[in-house]
Amino acid sequence: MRGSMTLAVLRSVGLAWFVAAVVVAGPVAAQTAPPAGAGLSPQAEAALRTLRYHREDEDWRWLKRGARTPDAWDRFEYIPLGNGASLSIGADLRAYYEGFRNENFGVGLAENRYFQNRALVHANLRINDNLRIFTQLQSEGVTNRKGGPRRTIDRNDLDVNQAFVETAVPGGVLRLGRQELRLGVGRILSTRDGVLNVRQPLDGARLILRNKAGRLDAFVFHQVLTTPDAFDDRSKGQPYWWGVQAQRAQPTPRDLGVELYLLGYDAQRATYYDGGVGQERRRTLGGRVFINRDGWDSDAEANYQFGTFRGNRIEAWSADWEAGYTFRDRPWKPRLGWAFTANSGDKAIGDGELNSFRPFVARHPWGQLAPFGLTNIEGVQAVANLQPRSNLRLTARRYWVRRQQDAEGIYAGGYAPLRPGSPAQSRDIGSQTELAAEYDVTRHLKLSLFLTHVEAGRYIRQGPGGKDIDYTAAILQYRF
Ligand SMILES: [Ca+2]
Ligand SMILES: [Ca+2]
Repeated sequence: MRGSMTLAVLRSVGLAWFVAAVVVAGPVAAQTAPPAGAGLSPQAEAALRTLRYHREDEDWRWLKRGARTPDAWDRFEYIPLGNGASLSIGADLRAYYEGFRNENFGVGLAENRYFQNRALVHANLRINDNLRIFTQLQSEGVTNRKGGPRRTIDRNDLDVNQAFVETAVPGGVLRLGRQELRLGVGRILSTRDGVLNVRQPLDGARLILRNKAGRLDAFVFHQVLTTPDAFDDRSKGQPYWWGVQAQRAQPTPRDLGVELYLLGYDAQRATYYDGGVGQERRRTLGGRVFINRDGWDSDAEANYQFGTFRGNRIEAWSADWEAGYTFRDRPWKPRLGWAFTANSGDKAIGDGELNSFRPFVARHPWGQLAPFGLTNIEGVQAVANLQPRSNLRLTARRYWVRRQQDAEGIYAGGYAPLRPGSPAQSRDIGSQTELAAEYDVTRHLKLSLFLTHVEAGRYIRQGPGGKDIDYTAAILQYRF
């Protein structure tokens, strides 16, 4: 009872913070409305208006010159404060319904249907051209979930998702504080967004250098443990990441994109079928090349991992390729695509060597639902996309997966062992079919629907449960 009251108070404080900012900002902006449409083409303005996945990478100071097509939220995106300072306020609100039948292949609950809610509210204070402070508060919850919220990923009453100072340094900027990081398309390190409710922030420092040839990032971070109560998320004692990432400049979208990275990971406690629980030091050397030209798109990534786990040698790898062709001149712009993934598994249990590939906080490569983690997985996907209108995208996909090595089992998304394996068992995990619709109702409002069926393969049916999974999801997002 006291807990729920505290929660209500904290939610109110967060809301009050936001309302106060809006009330204060509104009149200030109204007094200083600049002339409309100062010198931008409609395409250039549309590009500047694109809301980024990483809201901290937006820059709304162009509104100083006035908008060609004004938006009701413009007064919050750019609030001049005098002496070259400005403030930008925005939010990402999400309501997410999930319905499962046989969530874990029939082990445990037969049915679970619930709502997740998430609010991210940010303020970007630019003190001058060389200094800014970015803060982003978060509040997440789950309603009606049987078994209650899962500890780190479902509920966080009110907490700091990001809070960093960014200062100019020769050739770039330095960010210090709590922040998010995603490498490439998130196959190896991401923000845990997508199907999960609470995103993954990191505490540390990131140096971003840019020139004509490209961009170089260097970073060292402690992972933040997200916990349900207010303002209690901490990084102390958590694993840390460090690394460098180099990206080739892409003057136009037709140019070849190239990324190379070295990522270090050090954790006091990791769990694998080979070796149990122990200390892990893992290094990942990876590269990605991608291109989008004349209707063809291709994105390939490969990783090699080395290091030690409980004193034993780590040697693991992954390879991914996604490609497709879009019939741009046909009605509904059909795209046909395919993908392959392979993530190494352990060749033998108890041989003093660990071959289990580990992506850290990874986006599942195919589809919304991630019934298992990517360690010891290989598979192939066929996908078809249609775009009946510029703001409506339809996707149908089917993929088939099996264990990469038959000595090792499979893991859940958070690297908890899910099912052990043995060479006597089948490697066939199963197939997944997904139908998805994404509809941009307005520039701010988006509705997404997912229907998924996972057919349990022989390996799953040889264990407990062994049933097919059905998954339905509806996501409503409002962003400004
Ligand atoms: Ca918390
Ligand atoms: Ca082994």
